Parts: sequence; C-alpha cells; structure tokens
Amino acid sequence: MFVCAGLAAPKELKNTVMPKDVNKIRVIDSHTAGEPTRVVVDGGPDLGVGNMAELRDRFEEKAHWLRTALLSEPRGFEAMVGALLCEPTDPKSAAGVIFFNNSGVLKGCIHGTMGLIKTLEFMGRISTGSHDIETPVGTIKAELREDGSVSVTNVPSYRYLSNVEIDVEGFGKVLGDVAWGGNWFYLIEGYGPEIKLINLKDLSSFSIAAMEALEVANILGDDGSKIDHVEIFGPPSDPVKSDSRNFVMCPGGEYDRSPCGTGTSAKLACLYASGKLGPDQIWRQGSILGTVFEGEVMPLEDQKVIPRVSGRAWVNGETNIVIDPSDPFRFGIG
Ligand code: PYC
Repeated sequence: MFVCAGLAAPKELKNTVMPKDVNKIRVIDSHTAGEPTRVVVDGGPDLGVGNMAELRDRFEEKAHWLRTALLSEPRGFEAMVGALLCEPTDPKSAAGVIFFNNSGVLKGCIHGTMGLIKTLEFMGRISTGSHDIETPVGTIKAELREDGSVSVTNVPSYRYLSNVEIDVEGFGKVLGDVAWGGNWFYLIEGYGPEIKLINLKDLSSFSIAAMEALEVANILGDDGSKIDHVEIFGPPSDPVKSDSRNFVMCPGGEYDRSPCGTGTSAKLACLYASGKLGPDQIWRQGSILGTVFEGEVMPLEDQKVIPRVSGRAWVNGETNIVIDPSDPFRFGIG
C-alpha cells in the first residue's frame, strides 16, 4: 500500500496543522545529477483521496509542517526537494507524487521524478520498463532503463514569449524567453556572471534580481502564474560532454545542482521554437556541477513539444525521521 496516511492534525504554526504525537516518517533519499530528493514513503499526512492537483491543494493547506520538518535544518537543508508518495488514481500508474521544496509545493520536478523511480526500484516496487507517474501537472511516463538511467517523458512544453526585456536591479537590461516545461522559466543567455561554481553568489543574486524584475514588470505565465524559475545559459564546460551549461534558480532562493529537468524541457521548447533543434537531435544540457541531462523533443501542434529528458539518480539514504514533542525544532527551524 502507498502512504499519504498517518498523522493526526491539531494546530500550531500559521497556515498549517501540526501533528501532536511522536511519530516516525520513513524517507528514502537520493540525488539526481547532484540534486537531492527526499521521498516520504511512510508516515506522511492524510490528504484523503483525489487526483494529484487536489492533493497538492490540500498539502498546501495542511502540510506546511512536513516541508519544514524534512527540508529545513537541523534535519534537512534548503536545497533538498521533498516528494510525498501518494496512491495513484489509476491503478495502472506506478505512483502519484507531490513535490515540494523549501518555499512551497512545486508544479513539476523531473530530477525528483528520476529520484522517485530509483526509490521505487530500491523499494522493490518497480523494475526496468516504462511507468506512469501521476503529478499535479499531469501524468508523465518514466522509463527505468537497463543501464540504470531514467528517461522522463514530460508534459507538453512551449515557449510562450521571446525576447522579453526586463530591468534587473544592479545589472541593467536583460533579454530572455518565457517558457513552460512543467514549471515557468525565464531563460537568459548572454547576460550575467559566467556560469562557474566560483561565481555562485553572483549568479544567485543576478537570478533572484531577475525574478524580482519579472514580478515588478508583472510578467507572468499564460495561466497567470508567477515565473518562479530563472535559468541562465552559457557555453559548455566540456563541449565533448555537453552542448551548454546552465544555472537554475528555484523558488526559495536555492539553485538546482542538476541541469533541472523542467528547465531542460523549457530550453528544448525554446530551441525547437527557434528552429535550432529538430526531432531527431539530442541536446545535452550541463549543470553548474558539470552533470548532464540528455533531452529530445517530439513535436506537437502550435510549436509545442513533448520533451524527453534522461539522466541518472542514486539512492543514498534510508531514514526514520523522529518527531519528538519535546524537541523545539521537531518541525525544523523557520
Ligand atoms: O528537475 O525539474 C526539475 C527541478 C525543478 C526544481 C528542481 N528540480
């Protein structure tokens, strides 16, 4: 049986209900190309029944505590992405999932999906082959390959706006594209600090300032959503291994250690829309760490594409989280 069940819920913090009793939450940790994912496999909150979009809304109302308990210090750290394993609505699906990070619930998360697939394999629930995963933005297919890599077929992705000018405080005018790849992205090339780990602080301030500029200018996705990811591109660190290197700022002020699967999907959609990537070509997107996702597109109507993004994830931990009522930081700091 899947989870989404367990903790009763009296109240405490703003915007949430907190469990009262001492409880254990079982998590399995992994990383995908350097980016961590913590999957809750037992002892999570009871969100009732529904599709993943409905469960995500309930999670937002009721389970703020789970995010802080798992992802904030002293147990977690800010870059960690959480995933609540849920009962799928269709029994043929391998799982339902809700992804969340230090700032809230995420729409899509491809690196997390790769981590989830390796977690389900680790638990003995799936083996190699294709698996449907239900997410709040739609059902996606993930293939666990014989060589251990995972290939995720994402939701339809598209460039919504091109050459959008923003005024980034401290940096000046910047041009970028707005695209959907399972999250909303503003994609920048040719502006900002060089994409190197040594420039992490400057890259972070530049991308956060760009996100603020988008908000000030009221530039939104076509569904009215905030553009909450900024992706900066530069030349590859090693042209033999990748075609480009990126830096991705996520909501919550942490950068993606991986090349970001939804960000790679948004990039693929932009490349396709500008005639730079065809259906038979592979795009190798490098991350700031030098890890790589491979992407390809299946064209749809109206310049939209279905992206397929492949990469590697490794399970690296299995833990029982203890929530002790006498611990002032049992639900994390902050
Ligand atoms: O891989 O799609 C992704 C992702 C989104 C946020 C962090 N990683």
